[in-house]
Amino acid sequence: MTKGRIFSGIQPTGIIHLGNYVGAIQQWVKLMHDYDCIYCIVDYHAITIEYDRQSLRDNIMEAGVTLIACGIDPERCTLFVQSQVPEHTELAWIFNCITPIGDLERMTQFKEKSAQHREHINMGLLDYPVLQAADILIYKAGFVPVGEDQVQHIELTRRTARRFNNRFGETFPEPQEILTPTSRIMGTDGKTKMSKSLNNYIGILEPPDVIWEKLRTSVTDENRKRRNDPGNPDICNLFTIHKVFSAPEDIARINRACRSAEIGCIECKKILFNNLMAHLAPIQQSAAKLRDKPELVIDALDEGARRCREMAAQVMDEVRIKVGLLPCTK
Ligand code: AQP
Repeated sequence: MTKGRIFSGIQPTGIIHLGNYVGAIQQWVKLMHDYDCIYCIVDYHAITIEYDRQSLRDNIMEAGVTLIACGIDPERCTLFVQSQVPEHTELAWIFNCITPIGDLERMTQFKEKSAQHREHINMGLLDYPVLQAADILIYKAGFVPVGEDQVQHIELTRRTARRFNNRFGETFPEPQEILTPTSRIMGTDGKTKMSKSLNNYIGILEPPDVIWEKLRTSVTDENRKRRNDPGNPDICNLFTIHKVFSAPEDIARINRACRSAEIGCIECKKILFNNLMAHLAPIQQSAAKLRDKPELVIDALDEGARRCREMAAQVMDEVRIKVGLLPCTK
């Protein structure tokens, strides 16, 4: 008996980073044991910004490799690629017809992304949360593990479910977000959310020397100008990461020693690097093995898509009838 159905997704827009890992994937792995989990590589979302076709294909495969290497077990959950289940976009169209444009224009992610990609503000970017609502509701999922940045979109998903149910009769649940204890990791600049599309990320499969270089140059507490100035871990992004990857004794010691200037940032970063790599090394090894056997990943994704198509087709039939369309003749 599971505690309910979960849906969550990740965009294949680049290298999966510590923010994705801490804010989402670690939680996905834990939840897999208690819930009926559906995890998706959301490639249709990834094409809402400018992209290169070959890189997209590589990123989709690499997302599959990374997720499985992180512990997403296709035998215990369903892992698939969004574009391989056409019902997602079909349901999104129905939702488009009940979603006020104003709701979408207000979304923080739309405002941020349209500022970032001024030359490429397309309908897909505006419509992103509607497709996300369809991703979740096509499986009638009750829970969505996400980082803090996605909470506004889950609220819109609930509103969409409510609007649909009020107009066409009870059909969809109103899903709840499940936030990770550390639901926001800042980038190496210490100022903006760690993002694949910004040059501020630490990729979990990057070579150790690259990870070290990124950590070494990461912004910490900016008020700490000299080695002997006391620091404030409460405003240091790296301390947030320590809290995830370091042992309680290390965390307590760093907290104390940083405030009293007993320890400098470089020493603190070295401890973090060692603890982080102890955690990431086995994941990096599994990923290397999977890259040598891509057929394992492809088979898992194919099987996931097959299962999802079955579930999604049933819900789409129900939706078609409820909104006044003809059912699909088989
Ligand atoms: N910095 C972060 N801290 C905590 N959680 C994060 N997530 C992303 N960045 C952080 C969570 O990771 C999951 C998958 O994210 P996504 O790839 O679907 O989209 P995103 O949030 O837009 O991630 P990026 O890296 O910022 O991608 P780009 O740059 O392509 O837009 C989500 O649950 C998200 O909350």
